[in-house]
Formats: sequence, C-alpha cells, structure tokens
Amino acid sequence: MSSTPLPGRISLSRFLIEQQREKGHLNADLRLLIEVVARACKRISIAVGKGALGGALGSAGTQNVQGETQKKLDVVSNELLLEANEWGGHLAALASEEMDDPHPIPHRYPKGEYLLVFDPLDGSSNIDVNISVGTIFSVLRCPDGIKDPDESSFLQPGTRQVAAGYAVYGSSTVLVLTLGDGVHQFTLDREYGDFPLTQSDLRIPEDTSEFAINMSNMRHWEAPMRRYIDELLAGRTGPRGRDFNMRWVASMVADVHRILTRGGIFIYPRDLKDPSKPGKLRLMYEANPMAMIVEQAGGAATTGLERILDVQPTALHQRVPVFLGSKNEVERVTAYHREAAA
Ligand code: P6P
Repeated sequence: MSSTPLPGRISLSRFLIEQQREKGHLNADLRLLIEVVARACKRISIAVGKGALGGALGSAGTQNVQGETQKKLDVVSNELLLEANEWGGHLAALASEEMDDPHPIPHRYPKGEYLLVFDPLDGSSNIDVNISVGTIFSVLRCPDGIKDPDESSFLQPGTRQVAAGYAVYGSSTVLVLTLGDGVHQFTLDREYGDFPLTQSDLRIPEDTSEFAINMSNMRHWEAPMRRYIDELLAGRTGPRGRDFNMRWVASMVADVHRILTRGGIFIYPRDLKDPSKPGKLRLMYEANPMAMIVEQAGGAATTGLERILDVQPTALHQRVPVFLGSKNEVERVTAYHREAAA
C-alpha cells in the first residue's frame, strides 16, 4: 500500500516533468514515450470498456506467433500502440507479443534511442467474460550504433530496462509505472482524460497469506512446486502453522496488481505437461516488466532458480517460469527449487 500521502492533484505529465527535473534519470524522449504509451492505454481502455457495444469482442480468426487465437481487441490494441509510437522520434523499434518480428520505425519518421516491447492486451481470453485485462510494457535502450534494430537488439536482460509498467482495465483504469526509482500509480480520470497520481512508492508486504496459481496443472508440477503448495494447503495443520487463501484471475495484470496492492505470491511454474516449454509466460514483455515493478516495490521475482531480471534472453518470445510477489514467500519457494536442483 502507498506509504506516501499525496499532495494536490499531480498529473502524469507533471509527475514525469518533476522526475526529469529532480531525479535526472528521465530525458525528454523517455518522458514522451511514457506519455504516448499512456495515451494509447487510454484509447485501449475506451475500446475495452465498450464491450459488446464496440463490436470488437470475440476472435479475430487469426493466430499469433504463440499459436494463440487472437481476439479482435488483441489486434486493435496492438495497432493502437504501434500508431501512437511510430511518429514521435523516441523509438528505434517496437516488439509485441502479437507480432512475430520487431516492428521497424517507418523511414518517413525519425528514430530515437529506445526500444519498446509490450503485450498489448494481456489476459485477453477474459475479455468476452468481462474480467479485467491489461497492457504490459517494457522500455530498453537501443544498443549503441545500431541503426536498424533486429531481434538481437532486444535480447537484453531485465536489469537493462529503463522503465516498465502496466495498465489494468478493471473497474477503473490504473496505470502503474516504474522508472527505476519506486513504483507509482495513476488512475484514469475519464472526465478530464488524464492520469492523476493516486498512489506513490507502492510497497509489497514481505509476508503474505495469499497465493495465485492455476491449480488444475498440479499433477504436472515438479516436486519442489508440489512441496511448496502442499504446505500452503495444509495451512495451520501443516509446517507453515497458518492458513492461506488462493486467488487466480488468469489475467496476469489483475493478479499482479492485487499483489502490488495487498501482497501475495504469483506463480506460473514450468510443468511436465509440455517439458519443451519452461512455463507459459513470456520473458520480454510479461516476466521482465513485472519483475522490475515488483522488485522496485520491495518484492522478489525469480524463475524458481534465478532472478528473472538476470536472465539473458535468447529469443524475443521465449518463456520462463515465474514466481513473484512478497519477498519471503518467493525466497522460500525458490530455496525449495534450488535445493531440489542441487
Ligand atoms: P492459464 C493470459 O493468457 C496469461 O498469459 C496471463 O495473463 C495469465 O496469468 C495466464 O496466461 C493464465 O494462464 O493457464 O491459467 O489460462
């Protein structure tokens, strides 16, 4: 929960200008990038909010590189982020869950120093049943001297991110952002059309009694995963000596936002259902941005064996196991995995 009472209304623009002036880790191009992404998220929020009235529910009849059926709003959201970011001169290239390869900046526009990689509408399978979905984004610097970035230009560990954030389209539309100096929350004011600051310096409690995992995969889990969850399910009768509660929205942004707000541990482990896949979630535009946010809020984020932000990517759409949230729980389940691997 926020530890800092808020002064009067501070818009996202004012917050970014003051961060640039006072903290120096933000320049005009990065400030523009964040504002452009926020405006695109506002347009996505409007499209998502129309629901059946917008004529954009249901499947687009196409598949993405993951082999997942694309929802119409997946495609719409992706287009909105591309259109919003192409012309500003702040980006060298973009990459998205919905596109096989990086998207170059059209030659008619100037290029900038940043790379933007995003999941335009995470959890989109929930759209048709009116459950919260979201946009996740990560900002990297384009490697020096690279004029035409390709996939290899994006393959940087999460520690190189200069910013990360998400928008969750729920009962309200909330933008959560880190520039490497704490985690801050902005809520869309639909009347004014801006994102005033509503919480600053969010902190995740180090302990929790709430876990988030898809239990239907239990029979496919590896031993340390089963050990950890069995202990939670045993509650006060088991070695943990207290009861635990479970939540699973099946929309990472919604689950992570709950954890950022009140603590918890989110887990998407590797499982033996498909040993070729190290889990379901993607490193570059789900795990890395969420890991930066969680760590900046005092939490932890690992693959079960190593810090997510230290993983050296080998492919734009690669997957990793994800354990993130309240520090003491993530450290415990990671210790179980390391013990089993030793
Ligand atoms: P499952 C949504 O498709 C997503 O990528 C994440 O947002 C979410 O946490 C996960 O997959 C849900 O996966 O297997 O429970 O449907």
